[in-house]
Amino acid sequence: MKNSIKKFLCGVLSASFIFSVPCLAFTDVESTSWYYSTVRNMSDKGYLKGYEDGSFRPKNTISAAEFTSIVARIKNISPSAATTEHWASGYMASALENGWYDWDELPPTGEKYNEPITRQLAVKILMKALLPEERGDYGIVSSSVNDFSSISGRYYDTTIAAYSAGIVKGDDKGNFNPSSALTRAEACTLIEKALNKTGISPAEIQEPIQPKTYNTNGISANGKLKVIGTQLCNESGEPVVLRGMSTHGLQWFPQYASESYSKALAQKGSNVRRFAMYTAENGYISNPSLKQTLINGVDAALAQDMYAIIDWHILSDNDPMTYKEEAKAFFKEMAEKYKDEPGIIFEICNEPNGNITWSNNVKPYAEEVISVIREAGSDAVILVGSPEWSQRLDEAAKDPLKGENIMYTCHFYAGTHTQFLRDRISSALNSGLPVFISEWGTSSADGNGGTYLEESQRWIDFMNNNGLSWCNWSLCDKNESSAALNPNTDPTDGISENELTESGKFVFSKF
Ligand code: IDC
Repeated sequence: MKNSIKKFLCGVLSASFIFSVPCLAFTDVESTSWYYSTVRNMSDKGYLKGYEDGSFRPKNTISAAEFTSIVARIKNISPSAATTEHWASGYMASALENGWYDWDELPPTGEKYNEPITRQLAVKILMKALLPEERGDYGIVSSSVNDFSSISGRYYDTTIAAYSAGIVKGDDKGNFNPSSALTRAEACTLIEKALNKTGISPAEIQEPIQPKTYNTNGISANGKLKVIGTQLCNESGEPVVLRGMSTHGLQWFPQYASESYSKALAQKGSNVRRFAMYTAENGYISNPSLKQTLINGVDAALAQDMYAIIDWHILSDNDPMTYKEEAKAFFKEMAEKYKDEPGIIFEICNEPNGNITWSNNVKPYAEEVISVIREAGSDAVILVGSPEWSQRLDEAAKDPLKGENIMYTCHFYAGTHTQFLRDRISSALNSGLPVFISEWGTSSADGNGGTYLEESQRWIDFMNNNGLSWCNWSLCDKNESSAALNPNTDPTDGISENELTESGKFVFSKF
């Protein structure tokens, strides 16, 4: 535990802080300085260590991100989905969600994260986080702080509370200097005082939560997949995350199902491919030869050690019931063919939509198709859509399917679907529904517009934080912004950066 305490405070003061050398006194912290005993004290407790050269740099200013993440770690709150690439983004998002500050004070774009934090904001964050019940007397504090009138009104409560609790004293002229920066030494003093007041003991301070890493290996390493709780797992029951590309409609872009593309994708670190066999729009119903295109693609992906999703891509044929009999025959054949193949995943209805419901249309369809697959001897993972283009996880959660190895798809397009849909997924996960993002795009929902990479990054962080598997729409060179490839891409020697569109570059960097 001691080590974790040591890590928690000093680690976030600066990325360049060194943890390994014990440093009971710092070369630049003089025993006559006013902050000596605090810094010494916190260093002795293992909260702080200096820089490699033995200095502490007590007079350097502390940034908003450094200060906030120290407090976040003291409170042991988990980082939320990061809003930017900034190292403290996850903690900042959590702090914002917890109401320690308002978004305009430190916008989630991160533009102010590295700026020195003002005293009034530092005190607000500290009080909201550590001593939210603390109150003070307006009359006493406002008359004793000389520059009280320069404090912004929104900071009155927390500043007054901090003064009353003895956490803030002000300078020797009796000023608070609300808009000034805070040095590292002053930050230590503030934090130590608040900590003493809370009675949080070092032993209660937990190891900061590390960013999650997942097993993203292929079939040979993971074998047959199974769903445990809400998590996709490998044959040994360890969590697995699949990341890869969906094809566009196989009737339009069959060439991208080829083994050379599977190989190029695998080289990029992807471990799954999704094969979108449309039912309508000149898809399988009117053009059954597409089944062979799909099988060829699936076999080629398996040969490259990649999991393969067989996607019954309903779309303009809104109701999965429309072609239920065709679906049953198709999945019976596929399940028999691939029943001993560990790399297969079935997606039985891409996106139900229109005037249908989960309980009246999608669920009864799924029950029939799932029993056909199981009767054929396959216990592969089965992905099930939901109404409104596979977004109504809430309906499915109220009336889930019975059986093993079933996951519910959620589809998003970053230009259209934002926090509300992430919240819906979180609720679904909390209620025990396993979720698989079998299709998402960096564009708007029509497959074009954008790209929306900032929102896409929020989604990526969210999926990472929740161990969600995903396929991106789409691997093709159609002139629409969701497409990953430029025309004339040659995958035989891999796929190079200049063969990727803006979307492709972004997505391929996330495998
Ligand atoms: C889109 C294609 C577009 C095509 C259209 C209709 O990008 O080129 O003209 O389908 O076939 C989905 C669907 C997926 C859509 C995609 C983007 O699953 O088939 O592809 N999308 O609109 N759901 C939400 C978005």
